[in-house]
Amino acid sequence: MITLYQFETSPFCDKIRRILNYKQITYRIEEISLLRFTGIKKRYPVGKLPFIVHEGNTIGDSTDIAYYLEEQFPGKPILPEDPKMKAMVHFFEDWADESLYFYEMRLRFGIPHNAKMAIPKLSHADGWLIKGLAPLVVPSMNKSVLNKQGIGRRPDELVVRDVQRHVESVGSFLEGNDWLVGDTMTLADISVFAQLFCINDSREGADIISSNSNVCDWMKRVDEATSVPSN
Ligand SMILES: N[C@@H](CCC(=O)N[C@@H](CS)C(=O)NCC(=O)O)C(=O)O
Repeated sequence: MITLYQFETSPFCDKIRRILNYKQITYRIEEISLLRFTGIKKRYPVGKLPFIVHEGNTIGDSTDIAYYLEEQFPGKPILPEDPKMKAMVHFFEDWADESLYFYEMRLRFGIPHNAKMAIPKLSHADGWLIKGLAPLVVPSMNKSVLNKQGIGRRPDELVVRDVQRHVESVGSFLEGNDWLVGDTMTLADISVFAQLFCINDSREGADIISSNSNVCDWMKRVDEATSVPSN
């Protein structure tokens, strides 16, 4: 049995849950509260979520987890065999993880009306003390990360314009296609979806996504393929 150590609201954890659901792999979730997060380096020295434990192996980083799951559970593949298509999947995944992620963080936690909704979700597994402290501490912690990365120093309107360009590009790329790479869903779709799902959880992101029918239709397809089937 796989154990997924996660923050429920993290796009990288969502990405792994969706891969597990799609591949119909049984797993259990260990939700890490903000308080417990300080101690996770004992289990996974990099100190980031998600990581999984499977048959005594600890694997962290959503990309490494995805490749590990593909190797261990090859049914319902998420990586194409063709090397050029596999390379394309890699480029999409890396763009989602290393670029889109900072936009979702910036929109959800860097704009006060979104942060008001996002921070309680982040501290949902904590007690009253951390729940109370989170709105005071989380914005400045995120600001520090985003300022170092650069996106935190861009004004809101330029960030929103960047997101508009990203979403439009995904929509244009999908024109005439159901999936980003090839004829079936791949890790590219799941990775980009996981970040856009979080972007959609901001007021500005939801406005942008809802006005792009290619992206909306594709998000529905990915969501249906990767959600736990409801009986
Ligand atoms: N490249 C990593 C990124 C994981 C990541 O940044 N996770 C965030 C949660 S969304 C985290 O653990 N942040 C805490 C920290 O960096 O200290 C992956 O793909 O798994």
